[in-house]
Amino acid sequence: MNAPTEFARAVCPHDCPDTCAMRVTVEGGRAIKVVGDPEHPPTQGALCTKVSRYAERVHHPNRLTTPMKRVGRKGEGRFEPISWDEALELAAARLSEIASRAPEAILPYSYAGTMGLVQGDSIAQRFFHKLGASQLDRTICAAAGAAGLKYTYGASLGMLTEFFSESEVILIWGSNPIASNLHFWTRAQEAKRRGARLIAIDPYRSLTAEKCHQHIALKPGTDAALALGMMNVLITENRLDHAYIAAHTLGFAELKVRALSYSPARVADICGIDEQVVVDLARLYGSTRKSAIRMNYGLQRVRGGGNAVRAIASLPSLTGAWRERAGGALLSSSGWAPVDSHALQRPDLMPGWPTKPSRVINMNAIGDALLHPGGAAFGPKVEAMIVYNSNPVAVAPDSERVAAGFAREDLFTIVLEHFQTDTADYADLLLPATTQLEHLDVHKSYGHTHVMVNLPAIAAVGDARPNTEIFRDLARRMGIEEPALYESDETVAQAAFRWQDKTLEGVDWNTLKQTGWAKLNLPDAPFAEGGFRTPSGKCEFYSERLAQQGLDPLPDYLPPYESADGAPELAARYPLAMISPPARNFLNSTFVNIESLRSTEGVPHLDIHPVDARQRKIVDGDQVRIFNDRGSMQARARVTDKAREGLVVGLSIWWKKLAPDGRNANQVTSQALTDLGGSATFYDCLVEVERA
Ligand SMILES: Nc1nc2c(c(=O)[nH]1)N[C@H]1C(S)=C(S)[C@@H](COP(=O)(O)OP(=O)(O)OC[C@H]3O[C@@H](n4cnc5c(=O)[nH]c(N)nc54)[C@H](O)[C@@H]3O)O[C@H]1N2
Ligand SMILES: Nc1nc2c(c(=O)[nH]1)N[C@H]1C(S)=C(S)[C@@H](COP(=O)(O)OP(=O)(O)OC[C@H]3O[C@@H](n4cnc5c(=O)[nH]c(N)nc54)[C@H](O)[C@@H]3O)O[C@H]1N2
Ligand code: SF4
Ligand SMILES: [Mo]
Repeated sequence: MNAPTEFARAVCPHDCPDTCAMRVTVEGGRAIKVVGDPEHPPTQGALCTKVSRYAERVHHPNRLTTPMKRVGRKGEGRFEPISWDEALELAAARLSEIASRAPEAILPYSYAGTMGLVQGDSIAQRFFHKLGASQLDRTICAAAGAAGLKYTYGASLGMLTEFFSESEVILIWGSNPIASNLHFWTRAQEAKRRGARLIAIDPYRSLTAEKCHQHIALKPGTDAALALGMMNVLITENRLDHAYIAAHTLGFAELKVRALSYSPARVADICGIDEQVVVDLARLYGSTRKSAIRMNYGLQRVRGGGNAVRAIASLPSLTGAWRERAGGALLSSSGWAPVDSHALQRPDLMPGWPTKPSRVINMNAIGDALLHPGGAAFGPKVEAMIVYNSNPVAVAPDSERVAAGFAREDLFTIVLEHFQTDTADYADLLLPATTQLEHLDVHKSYGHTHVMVNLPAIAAVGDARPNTEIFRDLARRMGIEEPALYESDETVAQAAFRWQDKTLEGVDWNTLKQTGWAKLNLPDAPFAEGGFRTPSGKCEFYSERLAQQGLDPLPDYLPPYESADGAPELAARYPLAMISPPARNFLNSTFVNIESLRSTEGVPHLDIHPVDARQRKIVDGDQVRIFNDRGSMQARARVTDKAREGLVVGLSIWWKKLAPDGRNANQVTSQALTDLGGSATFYDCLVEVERA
């Protein structure tokens, strides 16, 4: 007989701006159904297709349920089960030995497999800080955009997502919300029904661009030029809010000079679009204060990504759109939540804190870092990697080098995972971690402004343990005496937020646990009266902080590293720009191993324009080889004008071992970093394509 049915409150843990509230149906100790919470305003009862399948993922037959030790070659993926006791002993012995000699030879590698503040970076960070391990600069996704916002608004702040439904013009800029920000798309649809115009700015006719009134297919990496061209028109046609500019911005005179050098004709040439498109876009944008810009991270994965975000983020301050709650811009709302990262991560546990913090390694250059022999400038060679919440062998750029690094026989690698991913295949020790339905967590969101609690719905599957528990176990086995490493998940969760902050008025840990979420107390139009978090308190077109670093204090267009403008010789050899944005049914590399979702995506595809295909004698359905000096991969060609001429698009991120040729798009992407923030440049990549 079945045990009675129960419901539990949970939060979608994935790296997605929507941070949905979920209700989990549990029967006989198993999660049987996961649905969107109808009462949570941002979720409105709907989850995306991927996470509607969450129960399938949690109880998947391939879930890792016991610790395992490598028996085959690195990368081969052959393991044998061992006990937790044996696993912890092996790990502790090796890590203690390295830590006693060269703690910075130990490197954590993690990202946002879970966005939870507890299972993300709390006990784990405290553990690595206490050891004196190298620090990882977590820049694979959003760092350029975050820096752009920091130097312009002072933090990752923006419009409140609910008011996009009242906007009259919406620019969907470097963003594909039907795939990656579904609940924003619902708001945009509401606005559309009320008469708003929707414009997609994207080199690719994405699912979203297809459904907008207009699609501006600019060349990748040229967004800053387009924004400066819009400014040029706004200024020359005097479509400005002079009072807002005078009261709440800094550096208009300097910005004006810069913008005047970007005539619509010059911009049209840089972006590969018509001059009239630039002029019309600026006029439409300036025609109402209820103009809203939904940027997303797709536009900042190029050399000039930080500057592009600065240029676009400046637009609403020129027209005074911020005066309306339905006007302004949003890239990330994560800065609104009063998260206490110091309390969570305790950087003060580092032996050299604060004057000599441990070495920092940029995660985007992990390939080079692993292959580096060490030395004066670099410091000790990396001898141990502990990977959690990430799948670097599939997702990190310049994958040939990443895989070569992971294959080093003298590298000791521990991977904490739900599944045997491409990265797990290289582990010396593979440790089973719990999923969101099995552990406690708290969340902020980068797409809405609620804080949320996830309570465990079911017991751990098999012998899986939460990340936090695994790091506590390791610390204990290594004999580390530091109380902060042994705090319970609930204690850590309570430390995650600054409860005294006025945005959390009337909310405490116990009420939050009861209600599951709380909306932050914020004004509807956050910058109507200025109040930016920059040093000047204004929207900084001109940034003194950038000037002091010897950087351009004003936003500018920087040609992509890999483009005809940026590298003509390279472009002659590799004439096609390749981007590899997310596939709708995957979440980065998560869910690629879920059969029902992978079968919807089919096989790796490459969208290529008919003109480019014809020149290469490629017909629809051909197997093609995509290559450059870094590597190659294969895909099935889809000949379509969804990709503009000169652009090829390979929706991602495939598990290599689940692709027919055992490779993915990161075979060709580069380790070069963005202008600001040290972000990855996944969409700054030239290739050639031929029939396989
Ligand atoms: N279904 C699904 N949802 C996801 C993810 C996923 O993998 N799958 N990933 C999650 C994560 S980690 C993130 S960061 C976000 C990513 O989602 P977004 O922030 O929306 O970013 P991308 O999907 O990388 O790119 C969005 C669009 O930008 C376009 N683009 C590429 N280069 C340029 C450019 O130079 N300029 C302009 N204007 N547009 C460009 C792409 O063609 C794409 O259609 O989504 C999250 N949500
Ligand atoms: N070519 C190309 N490459 C890209 C991108 C692109 O657009 N194109 N996008 C980039 C972007 S924006 C991002 S954010 C990165 C994302 O890269 P990653 O952050 O590595 O994201 P995922 O591939 O989803 O891998 C997350 C892993 O964490 C595991 N995980 C989830 N929850 C837990 C947990 O609680 N404990 C443990 N131990 N593990 C857990 C999951 O099983 C999964 O294997 O990829 C980047 N790479
Ligand atoms: S991935 Fe995004 S849209 Fe899907 S359930 Fe999670 S938060 Fe919601
Ligand atoms: Mo991301």
